[in-house]
Amino acid sequence: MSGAAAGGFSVAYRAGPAAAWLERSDTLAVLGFGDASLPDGEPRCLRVPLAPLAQGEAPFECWRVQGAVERGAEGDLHWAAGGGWRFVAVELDESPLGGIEAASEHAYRLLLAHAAARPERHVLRLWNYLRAINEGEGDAERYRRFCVGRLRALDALGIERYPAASAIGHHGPRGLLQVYALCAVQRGEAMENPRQVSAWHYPRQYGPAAPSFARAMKLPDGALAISGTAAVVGHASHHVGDVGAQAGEAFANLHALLDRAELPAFDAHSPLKVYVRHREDADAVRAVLARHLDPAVPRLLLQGDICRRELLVEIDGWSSLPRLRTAGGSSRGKRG
Ligand code: 3EB
Repeated sequence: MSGAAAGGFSVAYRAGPAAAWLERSDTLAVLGFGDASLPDGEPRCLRVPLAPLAQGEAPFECWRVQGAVERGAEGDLHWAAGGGWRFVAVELDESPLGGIEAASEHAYRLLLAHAAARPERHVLRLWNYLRAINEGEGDAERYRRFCVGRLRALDALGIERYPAASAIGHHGPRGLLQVYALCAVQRGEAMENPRQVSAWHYPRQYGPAAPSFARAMKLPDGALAISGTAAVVGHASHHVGDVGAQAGEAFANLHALLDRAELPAFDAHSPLKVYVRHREDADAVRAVLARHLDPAVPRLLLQGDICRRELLVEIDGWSSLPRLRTAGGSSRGKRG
């Protein structure tokens, strides 16, 4: 029932085809990357234009819940909801809106207004994928304009406790802005990182509107949703020009966050996404991952631009996701 407490929410990287996951009634969302093949007009699907940095077929990211999922679409927004959780995605072309600042405000207004009117009204985790994120100089940089538009919408809708988030640059279709969210019927608990200044307190030098996100969000079921984490210590970027050292610093930040949340080390239930700015840095980043992660930790490397141009790598993901039952989710009406 939609008003009930949220049950378990799980995330896994799975090999294709996506149809095998979409036929399950407990699948909340299926995300594909790069040129992944996904069905058109399926509100649970989103194709993110970030190229996987691996040979062979890229896996899909599958979100599952405990309960049957409903879904729909309205204009630029599509959604799916069930088991106390909601996936909401807004995909739009920023050009007719006059650029990234207006487009991000518009996307956030659509998404936040949608969530506010639903039982799953708590927006816990957001992903933002915009084209050419570092284009433009100084305060005209597109990421900084994005932050201005985002903050204007959050302020307009009275959101004072920011969700966890990632904001990454893509090289896909011109003008394509994607914002998607995980929402729940219960609130989460936002967490900050003791090694980092809270993003909304960044000093003026990083732009006219500070980035509005929490470093992590404890979900109602106890798992942790971790925001994009880079080599930012205090508010400054560290190890400029050294991708391996940046990845190591990102792990120092991630481990500080896990400590603060009193969660164990990353394991098989901690899928991570690793955004690498330069394809040729992938092997150096893989080596750092191998040093810091148990081999059981699922990881997906994607080519993506980080919001500060000197940052070369960023990691986001999950910790301590519940292990959901795999039986009984088929929508083919297995009757026991
Ligand atoms: C940082 O620590 C790196 O603007 O939503 C990470 C996660 C970053 C989310 C956002 C930005 C965002 O500031 C950049």
